[in-house]
Amino acid sequence: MSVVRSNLSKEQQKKLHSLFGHATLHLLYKASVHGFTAAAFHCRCDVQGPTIIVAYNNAGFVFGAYTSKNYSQSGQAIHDQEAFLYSITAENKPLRVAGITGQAAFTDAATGPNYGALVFLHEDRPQIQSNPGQAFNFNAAAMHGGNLALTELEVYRVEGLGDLLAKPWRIIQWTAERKKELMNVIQSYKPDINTVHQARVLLVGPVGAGKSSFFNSINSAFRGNMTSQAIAGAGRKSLTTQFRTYTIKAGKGGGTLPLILCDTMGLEEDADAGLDIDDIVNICKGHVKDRYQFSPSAPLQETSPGYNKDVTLNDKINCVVYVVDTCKVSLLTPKMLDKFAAIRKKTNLLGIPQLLLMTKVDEACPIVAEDLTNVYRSVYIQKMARELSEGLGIPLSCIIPVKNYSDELDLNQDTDILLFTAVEQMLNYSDSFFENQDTEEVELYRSNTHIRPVL
Ligand SMILES: Nc1nc2c(ncn2[C@@H]2O[C@H](COP(=O)(O)OP(=O)(O)OP(=O)(O)O)[C@@H](O)[C@H]2O)c(=O)[nH]1
Ligand SMILES: [Mg+2]
Repeated sequence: MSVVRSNLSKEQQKKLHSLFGHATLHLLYKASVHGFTAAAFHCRCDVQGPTIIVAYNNAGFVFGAYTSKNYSQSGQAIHDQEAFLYSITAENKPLRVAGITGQAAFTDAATGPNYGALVFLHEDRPQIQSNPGQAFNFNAAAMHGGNLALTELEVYRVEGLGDLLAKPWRIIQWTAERKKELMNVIQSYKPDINTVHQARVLLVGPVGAGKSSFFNSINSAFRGNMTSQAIAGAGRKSLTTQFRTYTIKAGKGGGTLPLILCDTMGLEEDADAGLDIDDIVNICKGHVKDRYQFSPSAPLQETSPGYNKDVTLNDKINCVVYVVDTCKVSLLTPKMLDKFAAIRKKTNLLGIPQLLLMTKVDEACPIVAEDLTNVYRSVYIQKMARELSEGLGIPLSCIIPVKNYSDELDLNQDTDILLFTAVEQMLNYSDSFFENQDTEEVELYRSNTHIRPVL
């Protein structure tokens, strides 16, 4: 018996995986082999648990539908909050479309899979019916390029979404006491050099990775309510276009924390797009003033008004934090990895310690979304951390998963603990920077009497 093989290329598989995190795909049905009919589909795909439909058309679109529910020809309208429609093309980022709130995801009839907006195997033929707005809303051109004829249709069983490690790979105490302890450590931090008043941490990462949201989240967690001082949101181009140095207050009207978070424009893979590497070097050396407007085609010059000539140790970056979206780890292109490598090389030369934040762990793994305390038990999150460690040449010990506040109205203790753990590490790494400074220069400033808080 010949083996039925998937039509998905390696690149398409990666994009598909980025839509729902840790999962293996098991091919159940291939229309060109088993028949482009509803009966052939149901014969192989009924009662299989979570499945994903992968449809191919001549315009080069690969698109379909995921459901966590069974097909069983019950005739019922099936509600499934996890269901989504998607489209992946060679050029664009994957498109993921969630259902319209309150509407059923699909009709579980004896027809081809019917998601309202997309009906597959329509009239038992290699074609779809497209009705955007019915249960799902999308732009038809972006979903399938307006090409309704299918060249292939595959259905995969999605397995292994719920894998948990027997033991977490890092131990975190998820208690109110721990949260308080972390807050105290951060608030009482004092650099080991008398003239330096705070740690200055630089956030660098691809467009939309969650750099601005990280500052907003730390600010909110310390303020005790949601804040959105830094503009955050989704777009193809970076929403942050200015260099910003943010201070944080310990509670409303409280004192300023000994931490400055520096937010930057997103990195893009092309040479003349996004944050420029020369600008990163100038920021690290303390030459870039707050509110400097980034210009990808023309990095900051010494003669520009945004250039700070009189630099002290207070202006220099003490820790560089790379921010990467956990859902997009497998989509990091060789060009983007090269850019990271070039930045790391420059940062190493400046003697600045580096950390990596893996954001959006909630979007990347459903069991983490359900309960954030699973973050170090999720097989998928650990796998992504290892992949990043290898791809970027950063030790696993320097990689910290976090969840930023994105759509919630209330603070959450577990979210705060994970965020504060990341900040604690940034302060520890900043200490390493101060210890690396030229001893002769720094001895002049180093306090003999100051005692560091015990961490
Ligand atoms: N679910 C979830 N969403 C997040 C998280 N972090 C950020 N987001 C969302 O991701 C989107 C992009 O976040 P930003 O903070 O604007 O990302 P950025 O890195 O500052 O992006 P640019 O400034 O455009 O380069 C926003 O819609 C955030 O709400 C997270 O941990 N979980
Ligand atoms: Mg931003």
